[in-house]
Amino acid sequence: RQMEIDLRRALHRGELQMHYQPIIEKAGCRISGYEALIRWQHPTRGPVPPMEFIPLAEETGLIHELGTRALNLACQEAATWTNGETVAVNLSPVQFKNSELVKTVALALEDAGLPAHRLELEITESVLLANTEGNIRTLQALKDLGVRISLDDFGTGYSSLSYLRSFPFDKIKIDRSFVRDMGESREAMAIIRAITGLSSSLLIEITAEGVETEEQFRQLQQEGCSHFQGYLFGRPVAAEHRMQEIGVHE
Ligand code: G
Ligand code: G
Ligand code: MN
Ligand code: NA
Repeated sequence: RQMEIDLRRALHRGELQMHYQPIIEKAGCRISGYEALIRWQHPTRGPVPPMEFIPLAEETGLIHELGTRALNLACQEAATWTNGETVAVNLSPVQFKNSELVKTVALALEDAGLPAHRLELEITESVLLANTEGNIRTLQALKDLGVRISLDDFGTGYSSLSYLRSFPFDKIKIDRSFVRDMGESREAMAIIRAITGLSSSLLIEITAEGVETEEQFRQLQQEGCSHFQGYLFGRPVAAEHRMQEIGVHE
């Protein structure tokens, strides 16, 4: 397929870029880190959304090369940040099929000279659905490197509280659909409350995603979220625009 040929070429011609979206820490409202989000600038079609090419990369196996590239770019970029900010990188469940994943992560950290604790890996519960035992061993091996593991998009899909028993996650990211609906939906608010309630007893940090308004920010703070991400604080931007973007918010 043409799209697959294009993606293959994109990998080799450097058409893939990482953008960075700030994550705000409650205490002092400082930027504690950034989520790295991949972007593809197609030479003729313009920007292609990840929702279109990530599934294609997963089907074709290109995700291994793409994922490694994303990881290396993000670690190298984060190594230039001077306030110890963390970088969060999304991992596809398909990447767990590669027995070299732990080695790839270790090498990315080493090549970039980035301390392991400054890397967060975001996974979704689908990683815990397939090959559960093997993937939990891999997650543990990643954690043993010193990286932090986040459970992304929490509350959607097949999410079950039992996943929180199967692995000691460092962070839960509340899916942005709950934040979007919390103003109008008692159910959304109740789910947010249940998640933040768990966090204090399980000692897991909570990031609220998709925070767009001051009102959402205020309420989520009240509910005990520790970290916040969303357009209110900054959109994902190219590395070279990162400082300007911060300047705009402050
Ligand atoms: O940035 P945006 O909202 O368009 O991202 C859409 C989706 O693509 C999100 O679910 C995000 O997790 C995923 N995504 C973005 N960058 C990467 C990446 O580098 N690797 C993987 N596997 N997924 C990514
Ligand atoms: O699935 P994941 O959480 O990895 O992807 C994050 C996605 O959320 C990215 O595509 C990013 O562009 C998007 N995003 C980040 N902040 C906001 C926000 O405040 N509002 C909306 N609608 N999307 C957001
Ligand atoms: Mn994510
Ligand atoms: Na998410």
